[in-house]
Amino acid sequence: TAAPSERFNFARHLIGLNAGRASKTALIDDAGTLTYGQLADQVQRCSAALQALGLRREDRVLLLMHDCSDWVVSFLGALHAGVVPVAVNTLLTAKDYAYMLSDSRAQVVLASAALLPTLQSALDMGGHEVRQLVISRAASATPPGALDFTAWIDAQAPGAAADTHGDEPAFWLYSSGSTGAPKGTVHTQANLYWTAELYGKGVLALTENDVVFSAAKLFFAYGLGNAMSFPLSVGASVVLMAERPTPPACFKRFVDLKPTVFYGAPTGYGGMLASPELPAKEQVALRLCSSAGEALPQDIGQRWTKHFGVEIIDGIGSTEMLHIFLSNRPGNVRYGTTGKAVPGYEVQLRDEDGSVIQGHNQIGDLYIQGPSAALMYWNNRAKSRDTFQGPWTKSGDKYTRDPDGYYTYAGRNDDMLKVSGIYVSPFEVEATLVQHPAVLEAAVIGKDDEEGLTKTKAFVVLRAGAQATEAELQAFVKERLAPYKYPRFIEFLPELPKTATGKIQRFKLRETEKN
Ligand code: 3SK
Repeated sequence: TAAPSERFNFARHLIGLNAGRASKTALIDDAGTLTYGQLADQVQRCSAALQALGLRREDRVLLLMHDCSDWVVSFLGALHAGVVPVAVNTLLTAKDYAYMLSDSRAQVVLASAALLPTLQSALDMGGHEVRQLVISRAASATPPGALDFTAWIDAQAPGAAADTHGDEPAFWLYSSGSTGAPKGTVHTQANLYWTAELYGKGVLALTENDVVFSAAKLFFAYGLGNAMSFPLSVGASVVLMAERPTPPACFKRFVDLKPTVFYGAPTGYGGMLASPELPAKEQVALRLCSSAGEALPQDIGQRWTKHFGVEIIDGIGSTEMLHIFLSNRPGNVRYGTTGKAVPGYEVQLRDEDGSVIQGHNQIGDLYIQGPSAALMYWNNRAKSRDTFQGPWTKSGDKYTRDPDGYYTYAGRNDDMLKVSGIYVSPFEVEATLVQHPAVLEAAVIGKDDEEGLTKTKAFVVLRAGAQATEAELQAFVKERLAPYKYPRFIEFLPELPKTATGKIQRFKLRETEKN
């Protein structure tokens, strides 16, 4: 694959690539469609509108929006201007956003009207530099001082692209760890190009005839490639959906809009297969499906293929590498494994001493080398050094490799859990549970359900004489953390297993779950 030129602007690159497709549909969202010509026009107007607000190259803007064409226009408009979009998860709390606003020093927020109450609470917490709010899809008038997204970009003439360097900091995504605050992961303009070339074209073989639909939202690195950089790099059409990717919501798009490529996470595939509304093969136009976020259980892959006659290509990526670097290949899927390195990436397994494992079926730490690695974590030298080690990036996952070269997931090497494809820190959930007046101590672990998918389970010790129900504690966590972090199961114990020095032995709790 040819490297992009040294001066490289991903938005300008896409506009040039699709110049001959002005009347072809690029985006189909809940409100309507945008052609490639309209998309190019809106991106260039958004770029000019950001500059007209006084934003300069490398200034940050927070992008807090549900999936819709405004999200794509905002992200590419910022890239076009050399302004850095910080694309954030729409499921978080005001406290999370307050942290991200302060950490990123975002000057402007581009937000969905529906997310305004949470955003406003975050802004009220202070400690930020936000000087302008731009609201997308407001049903009524925008709040005083805020701008309406459509009117804001329509008021500008299309602007020229900033002559950015391919290695220039272009956008951030926040990555969460088991301890500490989320880390602003700084990516370049060229990283988007590389993931589209290596996985979007190289593995999925997307073409302009595809219509793609991703259950993973655009703010996830997985969704960003799936529903923006990959399809727009080949002139395909994209279905965008603001609502939660429930089985009925996905089925409606499958049947009405006939995507040819669908991307999801194993929990989503499992939920769809269990749904009585699962459409028949004849009602859909799928040619290929992709899965990431957590390891795809073999049974889910096999049942999906049996029903729809199409493969699920399971792979693993990371926010740090921007997209998938280890993957199965269409026509050569081994369910239960994550396949082999995506051409363009190299992977290694290392033992506890850091030596590269040459043999087979031995568990090791996964390291990746490839052109789409992030530059660093913002404001976090220690964690940047630990993760980005010269050309290699430490993934934090454990894997084995079989004699045929296929890699199989063997767990995380920190305490992080992946629930429905999203990272959850057990410590954060425990710290929230112990804020409940009835809770003395709590320990959270991952527990596999009957389909082999990880759910969170909390073991709780109540204070002497205190009472609380499972539902009450679940609601307590849901009110304080992003709702997906609440423990799906709670078991009350008289005490937690501990070491002589008082540390909770989570492994003992994990062992009791297995028996
Ligand atoms: O979870 C994954 O496997 C993944 C895939 C693509 C991009 C980002 C991530 C975290």
